Amino acid sequence: SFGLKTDFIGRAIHYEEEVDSTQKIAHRLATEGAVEGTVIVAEEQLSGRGRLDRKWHSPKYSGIWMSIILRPNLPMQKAPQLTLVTAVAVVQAIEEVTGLLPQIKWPNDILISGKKVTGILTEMQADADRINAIIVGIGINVNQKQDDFPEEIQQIATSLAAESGQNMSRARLMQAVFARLERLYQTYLKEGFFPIKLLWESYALSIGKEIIARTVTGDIYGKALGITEDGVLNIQQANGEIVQVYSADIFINE
Ligand code: BT5
Repeated sequence: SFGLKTDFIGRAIHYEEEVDSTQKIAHRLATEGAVEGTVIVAEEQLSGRGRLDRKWHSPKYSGIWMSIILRPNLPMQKAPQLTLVTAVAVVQAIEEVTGLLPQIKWPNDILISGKKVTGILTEMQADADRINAIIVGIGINVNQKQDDFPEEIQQIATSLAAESGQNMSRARLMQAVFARLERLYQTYLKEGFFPIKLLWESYALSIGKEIIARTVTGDIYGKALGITEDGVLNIQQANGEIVQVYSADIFINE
């Protein structure tokens, strides 16, 4: 083995030099019955993706571009919670390995000094209304220099090396993510979302702030109150009304 500290996450690893997207491979392997904890990791993605078909820049050798297959026995409306479980695990792993203090921007961004260092993309395969597989995609910028980032994300992206001033071992960080994720995922399955919600809120950036939630149907202005048991964001509008947002991009309204 690789000296893994885990029982199932990362026990089966598919390592690839170059792929379109590790998500795509993970979906195929999940359909073919891959065991829980199977990981697909690549040195480079040619068409790494984010939500809504946005591009995820995944240059060679400089980050962790991976997808993890989970198979929780849960109804499908619980799937968004796994994004938040993953975000907490990645924050803890980054803290442990680098000493940096990342924050989470709901639902899926991990930021350091206000810039995005990690994106998480959680996708689902379902049978009727039960989850068959969750494909957790994690992209962590590790060793890019600030001016390695393409023009369009220069101002909004960062890497662990850019923040800490030193390069670091992607293997070590990946193992820390596996260990943290396995532990939190087991806590989640045993005790439910509540303990995860508390941790998540302790790392959250936008809670209590005035925000703009940009959704596919329009912008919602208000104060981010927190997340619900389902991992949905509660926003209080100026008229006092509380709306629940399932999916959006969040901007702090300064
Ligand atoms: C995400 O989407 O943040 C989810 C990213 C998930 C990437 C992983 S890598 C392994 C697996 N395989 C895949 O193909 N994907 C997953 P979203 O919230 O939609 O953010 C996308 C936006 O982030 C883009 O529109 C850019 O503005 C910005 N962006 C793109 N690449 C970036 C990078 N390397 N670092 C920081 N920001 C980036």
